[in-house]
Amino acid sequence: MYKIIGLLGLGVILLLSNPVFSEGLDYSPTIYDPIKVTISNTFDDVIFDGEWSFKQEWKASSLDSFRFNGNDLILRTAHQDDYMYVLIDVLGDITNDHMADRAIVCFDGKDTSKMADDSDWCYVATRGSKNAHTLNGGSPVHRTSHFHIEKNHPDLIAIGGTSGENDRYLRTPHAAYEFRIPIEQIGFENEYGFFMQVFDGKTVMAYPNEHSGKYPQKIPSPERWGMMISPDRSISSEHFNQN
Ligand SMILES: [Ca+2]
Ligand SMILES: [Ca+2]
Repeated sequence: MYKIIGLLGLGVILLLSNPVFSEGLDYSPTIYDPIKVTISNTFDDVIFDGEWSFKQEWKASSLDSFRFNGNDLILRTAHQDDYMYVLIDVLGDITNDHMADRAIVCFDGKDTSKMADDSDWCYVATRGSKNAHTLNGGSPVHRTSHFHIEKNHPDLIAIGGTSGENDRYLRTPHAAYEFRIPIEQIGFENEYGFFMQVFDGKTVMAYPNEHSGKYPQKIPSPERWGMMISPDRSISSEHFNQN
């Protein structure tokens, strides 16, 4: 009897753990894979122009690939000195949707809260624009997922553009977003809550991918974000070495 209940229980767990999405999008990897950020030393050479500017530009960074509706999205992440670096290479976005192509990355460096608090930071890059936007949690407004617009850190870069000629993955012109985020704003931690939201016109691709779908999509509660970790715990030690 117990055996049967056990098998039934296992079946239910397998059903629950097998991600099934009503939109019929196929997703990979599994939703809870943490992003493992690499320590790098080549990032003084990066040109922030919203594209893969030269062949080696983002080579020394972590690689995570996702698949949305048959199209690939490449996420490259690294940290060096006081900055976190993020490239989102949206290979599947070959349509230039003015102001509707954009990307958001969010970091939660402290204890995770149900409602976004002042330790939660999001950065917005828009395709074809150098104007970065910073969002900080702690707002009482539910409609904005408890984020409000904050003045940009002077060292912040978030830029969207069109990548192609020198792109490591695809020469067909497509959307790409480059970020340089001052770690002092998000905190020198070896583990962050991490969320990525990429808009291609009316399609939203996200990490974790359960937040993907049709526009609009809100920024989910930080409890439902994924994770970024520094496997060698070099973010906190970098900071320690500098002080
Ligand atoms: Ca570039
Ligand atoms: Ca587009």
